[in-house]
Amino acid sequence: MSDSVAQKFADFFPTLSNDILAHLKTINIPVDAFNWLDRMMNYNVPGGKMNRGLSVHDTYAALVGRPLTEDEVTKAFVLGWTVEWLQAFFLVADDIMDRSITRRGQPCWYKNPEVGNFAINDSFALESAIYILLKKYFRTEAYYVDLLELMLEVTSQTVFGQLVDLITAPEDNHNIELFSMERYQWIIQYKTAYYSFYLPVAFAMLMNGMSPDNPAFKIAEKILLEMGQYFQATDDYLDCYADPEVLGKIGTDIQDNKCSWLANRALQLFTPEQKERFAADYGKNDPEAIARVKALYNEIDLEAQFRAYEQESYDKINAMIAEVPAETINPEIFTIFLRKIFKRKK
Ligand code: DMA
Ligand code: MG
Ligand code: MG
Ligand code: MG
Repeated sequence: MSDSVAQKFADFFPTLSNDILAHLKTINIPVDAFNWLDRMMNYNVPGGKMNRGLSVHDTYAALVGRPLTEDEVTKAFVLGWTVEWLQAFFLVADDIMDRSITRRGQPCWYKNPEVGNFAINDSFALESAIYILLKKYFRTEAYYVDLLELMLEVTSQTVFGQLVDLITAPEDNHNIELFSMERYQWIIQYKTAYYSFYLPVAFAMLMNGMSPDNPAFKIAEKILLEMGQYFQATDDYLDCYADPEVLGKIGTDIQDNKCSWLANRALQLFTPEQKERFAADYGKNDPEAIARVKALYNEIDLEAQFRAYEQESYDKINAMIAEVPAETINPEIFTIFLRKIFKRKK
């Protein structure tokens, strides 16, 4: 969709953060807490690529196939921003758990000296804000409960995905024997694909008056989960190979012992001797060990392996899109999304 929509979407953020702040005024929150939350939301919610948030609008526009009314644009923007709030909630917590350093070109929120562990409660505050916004804008809509149920379900899916991501990478008991492509696929479907891909499209479908038992939801889910998996595999690739200046975050997957796309693909290709060297160095927070893992990846030309996977995945998703029965859903909603994420650099 056009850049001006992206700009309008970005410009809509203060309206919504002001809605949250207005709510805080009604409960007479002390002024220092008011200021804290104001700064915390500004620090963590905007500033991303906003692909997820914008896609509610873009999907809705493709579904109705005519120019949107002002009210429709507002509603699609609100739903889009609730996806961005959800993402901020997960990222603030994820950065603590992954011991990350930077995010979106600035220190991770918990890294600010005055924040630290308070970031845990801030992540809950970001989640709570979602329901203040949904109530304000959708309370009287027939599909309000469907929005709530979807948001709650996708939240729990992401939480379970994060759980398996974490326990597959225990801090003090490195065990790459737990890794497998099957377990990896499960992790990324749950921790990333549902909230990043299925949620915004399903929101647009609900807003378009489609009943949650409409078969189009299942058709969309299948394709969007595949796209979401490709998206997270790319995140794993970029964690190791992208320039942190471009990516806005410094990779930590190797030292965090993560069950990543790179680690799993490498384990399929390593000789027993390479696997032994890998097991000795993976998951160690030591620059030399990290460099040796990267050198091992180069020995098997893992970048070329990723490029091949990327093409395969792209072809597979396009084939799935080509099979969508035209009467169920406009397949353009998927190609819009795919175009934005294929071969991304950040
Ligand atoms: C991200 O996984 C998943 C969620 C739910 C935040 P990740 O830790 O690979 O993300 P990032 O690379 O952005 O820290
Ligand atoms: Mg992380
Ligand atoms: Mg993580
Ligand atoms: Mg990552």
